[in-house]
Amino acid sequence: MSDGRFAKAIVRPPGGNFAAGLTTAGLGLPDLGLALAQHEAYRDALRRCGLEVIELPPDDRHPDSTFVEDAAVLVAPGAIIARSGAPVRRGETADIRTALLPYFPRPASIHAPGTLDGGDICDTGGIVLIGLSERTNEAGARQLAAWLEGLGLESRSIDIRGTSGTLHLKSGIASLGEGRLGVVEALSGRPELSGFEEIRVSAGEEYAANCLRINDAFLVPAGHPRFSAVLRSLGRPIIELEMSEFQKMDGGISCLSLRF
Ligand code: CIR
Repeated sequence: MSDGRFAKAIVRPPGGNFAAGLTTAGLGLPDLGLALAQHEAYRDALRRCGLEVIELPPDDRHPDSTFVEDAAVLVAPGAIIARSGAPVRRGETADIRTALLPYFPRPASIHAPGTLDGGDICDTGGIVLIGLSERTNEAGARQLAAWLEGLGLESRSIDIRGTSGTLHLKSGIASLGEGRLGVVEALSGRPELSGFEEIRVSAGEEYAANCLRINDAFLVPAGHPRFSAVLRSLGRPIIELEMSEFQKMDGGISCLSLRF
């Protein structure tokens, strides 16, 4: 289990057709040049946190392929290749599988009728939370839970369908380490989160719930001063990142990397 400690990250800059990806945000079309600059700053931040960054070339066939997190679930003892609940995204996994093979030589896979997006999986370092969402169905969640159990890892499912503004579980929950979760109001107090210390993300700052604990630091989207202050009060450095162009495509900080 990671508990926020990582050595490497796989990333993939957005391709030329990034603006053709899936989105519900209603924030307008992304600017590719700005997205590329924001992605470069993201890669730099990962390096500042001590990670080796493995950069795949842009994939112009798949507009959402920069959101590499959705294509796989990585836990310390293994990897499982996802099967997106968005059929147009399923072709993204082939390259991710190839990129993972040197580190995870025998990745498992989610199979039909299961669907699962990596963004629905929150590894807390003790218990893996599995979001049931518009992208991850019961069959996918069951397959993942069984695979985790085989690795000796505990999991809990949490149904987020009908939670507005929450595409994936990690749109509304982040593992902050040491048993703490950043949680938006809409998911706060859920019985599945018992045993965790919930740190509430203020109303109006929900986008910042998708933040990342990486080694000793937090990566958080810029422009959310109250949640940044809360994270700072936990005594670790924070790195604020401009994410506007990814937010337009429903993506957040965690979505842009696969960490291990
Ligand atoms: C999608 O709708 O699939 C992409 N436009 C955004 C995916 C964001 N990924 C994530 O939250 N893990």
